[in-house]
Amino acid sequence: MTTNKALAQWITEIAALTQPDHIHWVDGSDDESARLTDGMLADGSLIRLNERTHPNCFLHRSASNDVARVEHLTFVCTRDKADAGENNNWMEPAEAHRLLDGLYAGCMRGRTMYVIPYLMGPYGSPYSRAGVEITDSAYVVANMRIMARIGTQALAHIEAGNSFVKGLHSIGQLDPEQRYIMHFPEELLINSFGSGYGGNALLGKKCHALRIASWQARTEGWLAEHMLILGIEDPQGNTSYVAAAFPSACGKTNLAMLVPPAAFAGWKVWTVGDDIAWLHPGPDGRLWAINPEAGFFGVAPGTSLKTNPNCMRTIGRNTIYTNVAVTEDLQPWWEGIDGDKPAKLTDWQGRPHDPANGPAAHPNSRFTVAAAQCPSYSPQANAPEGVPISAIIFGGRRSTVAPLVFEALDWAHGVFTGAAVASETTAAAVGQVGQVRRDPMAMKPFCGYNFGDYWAHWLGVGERVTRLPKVFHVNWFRKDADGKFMWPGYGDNMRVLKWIVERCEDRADARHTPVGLVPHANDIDVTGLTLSPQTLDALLAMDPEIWQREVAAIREFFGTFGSRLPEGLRAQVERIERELERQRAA
Ligand code: GTP
Ligand code: SPV
Ligand code: MN
Repeated sequence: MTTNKALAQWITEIAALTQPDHIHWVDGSDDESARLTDGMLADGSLIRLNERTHPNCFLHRSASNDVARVEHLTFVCTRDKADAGENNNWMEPAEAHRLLDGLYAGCMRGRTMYVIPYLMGPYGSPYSRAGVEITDSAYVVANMRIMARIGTQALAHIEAGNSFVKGLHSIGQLDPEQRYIMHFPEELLINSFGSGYGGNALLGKKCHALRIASWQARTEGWLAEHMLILGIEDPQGNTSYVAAAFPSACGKTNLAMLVPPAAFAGWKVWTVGDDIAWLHPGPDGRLWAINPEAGFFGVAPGTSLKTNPNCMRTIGRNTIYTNVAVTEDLQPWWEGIDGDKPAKLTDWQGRPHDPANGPAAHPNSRFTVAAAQCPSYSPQANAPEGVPISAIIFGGRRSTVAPLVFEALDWAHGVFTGAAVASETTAAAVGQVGQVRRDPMAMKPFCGYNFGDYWAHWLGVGERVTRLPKVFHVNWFRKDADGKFMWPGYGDNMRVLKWIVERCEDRADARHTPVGLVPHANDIDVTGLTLSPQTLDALLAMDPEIWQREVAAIREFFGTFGSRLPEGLRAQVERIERELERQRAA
């Protein structure tokens, strides 16, 4: 129980509505965790993996219709529809409450209601924020325990008088027809029903740390972003920090844990966060970032000792796997993992694997693991003040158009570059995969308010922050005529990071184009890399005609935000159009 009256009253109210058999206040202890795990092993919601090869690792198979975020069922319920914006589904708050309260009525009969006090951000940080998630899923408790700081200490933070976000979650009947992820930013409230998966159900993550926090950040003058945070240590021992926003399943976890290629002796990448960054203007005029999360909920397919050795060394123990395949001796398996494909596999739905049924592991299968287990976990990851950000990187998954890397001309152009991000859709959300869509700042699914107001807020940060980070755009996913990736990616992305760090220190060259500053081929350190000069030229090409079409598409997209589109972005479109036309005519 709790001494916080508002919290106690809310719990009483929700218990009366949902009618659970038991109420369990989660304290976050090892004992409690062991008891919950035993319960899930007994009821089949967890399967113990090979204890010799993967100690304390478990598999969870979700319902086959509940395997990803559901953007079409995710709503932002503000009093004024225009505050949610074209970028969000909207429902009138009273109507949304009626609908959800109807679904919640009696939904926990025969179940236990878990109350999870949690803190997003390091203990003792002025930037950390509390929440309380009510859930009827023990699997959610087990995941929240890894992803956030939960239990007694978080409750003490709330009882000390700090505000908290309320999140009510029930798996309901796991019926996709009765599934809603609802946000009430004006009430600091989240209502989630009918899904047990990832961002739909672990409410501290996307619902709180992005949708609600982005709303709070706007009114309070900071930024809540879908960004990894990493430190780059050079051979002299200087570390610069960068934050990078790529859409879901577009490489954040991989970049955050990068191992530099052999030719980069003395360079080292430190992981601060892999998915979410909260950025605050600091007393020294720089932007300082904390990772509000404590764990990684990462994409399994494609992860191997070749692509992400630090990750493989992180997920060998104390890890919950969701929707991966398993070998005969109960080791987790997915497409892209090291070694030959075993002859016998059990697929993510528990059937003998038959390639006719699709991949053995679900393309959005995931691991949940404590960040502290990562060999590259930064010693600064829990610093209450965060880390100072030298560069912000935007990126997307584009088989064409976007070059390997370019730098924005200034902050306002950087905001344009982020707002213009487009990316091919992935399995992280339900829907068609591989469709190019605009995903501004990688926040299309996560911005809790009108994108027009959001971009105005970003432009405003440029007025208030005196030592602004430089802004860059990257694309690891360019393809050649045969559909093959042109850039090796993964560890070799270090070559691009190095140019970025050097640009921040005015030590590297670039050529000016209307779209941004692009490295010359010899500005990228390709020591030890086999890449033809033609391929590198193609990766760094900026074709004015292709970009004229791209900017026309950006202009049209911006147009959908009407009068909420800030003048500063309209001016960027016009400048680039003018300069591209001049370049084409020359
Ligand atoms: P979310 O957790 O959904 O936000 O995803 P994320 O942005 O953290 O993406 P992640 O690093 O998990 O990568 C997603 C997929 O892209 C995986 O299958 C990776 O193997 C693949 N990937 C990551 N980086 C690269 C890269 O540099 N090149 C190529 N070709 N693929 C990459
Ligand atoms: C994403 O989709 O961007 C994720 C996974 O990081 S989830 O937690 O499901 O949102
Ligand atoms: Mn993500």
